[in-house]
Amino acid sequence: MTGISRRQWLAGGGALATSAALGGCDAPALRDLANPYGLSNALTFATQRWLLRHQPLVREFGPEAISTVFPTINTTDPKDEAYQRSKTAGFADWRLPVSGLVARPAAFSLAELRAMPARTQITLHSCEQGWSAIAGWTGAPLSHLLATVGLQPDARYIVIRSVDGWWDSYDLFDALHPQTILAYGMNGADLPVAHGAPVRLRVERQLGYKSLKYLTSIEAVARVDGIGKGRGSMVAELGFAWYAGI
Ligand SMILES: Nc1nc2c(c(=O)[nH]1)N[C@H]1C(S)=C(S)[C@@H](COP(=O)(O)O)O[C@H]1N2
Ligand SMILES: [Mo]
Repeated sequence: MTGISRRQWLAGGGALATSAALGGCDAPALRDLANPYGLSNALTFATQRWLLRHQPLVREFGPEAISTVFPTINTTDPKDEAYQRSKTAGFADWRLPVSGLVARPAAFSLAELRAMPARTQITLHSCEQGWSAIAGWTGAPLSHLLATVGLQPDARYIVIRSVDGWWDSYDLFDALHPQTILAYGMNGADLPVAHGAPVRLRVERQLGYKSLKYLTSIEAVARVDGIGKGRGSMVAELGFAWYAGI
């Protein structure tokens, strides 16, 4: 694990989880208690945080567990013209802007992400559509990137967008989690286009849909209820839970 010990993580994560569960009245999962959808979302969110309070890291496997077939799903080659041009150029012009409530907004190239401390993790991906598979992912911890730009004290959520219009938001418990990485490698090779090249997110304790592919921007915000329909993510606007958890 880079930079932070398990004990430090437990202490910090526990505090964050408690504040998210008890104090986060502006979290989409914890608002809207008046309607049944809002109540069930709040309960799954709170239940997941409670169940995981002693188990902050997901299991990591050995190389022998890697699945021979890892499905590709939904977007597998974004139609976006700029993306296609960038793909042809080997993503040399790709940049990941990081903005919002940060001290030093910046845009990172693939080479700059690769130069950051890297983490490799072999994990089980579970898709809400009923399949799971194991792969090894290599990338820069999102926590490192956020430390580089300097989160401001009022930043509470990280909003991440993708080239195909998918977007999601993450509380700091997930954003700063040691297994949350900006992955540019899969099973020892460059991340394939079908799996989200040049860079995808891996948020290992959440269902597959929170591991966004084809990242285009990262933004630190104080609240997410003003974004889109205020549900916290694109899939939440389609009826899934903002935080389903696994
Ligand atoms: N931008 C973007 N991210 C995405 C998706 C997508 O279609 N577009 N699909 C999600 C879903 S539901 C899953 S299960 C995984 C699938 O990743 P894979 O194609 O590498 O298996 O990516 C997630 N992230
Ligand atoms: Mo999924």
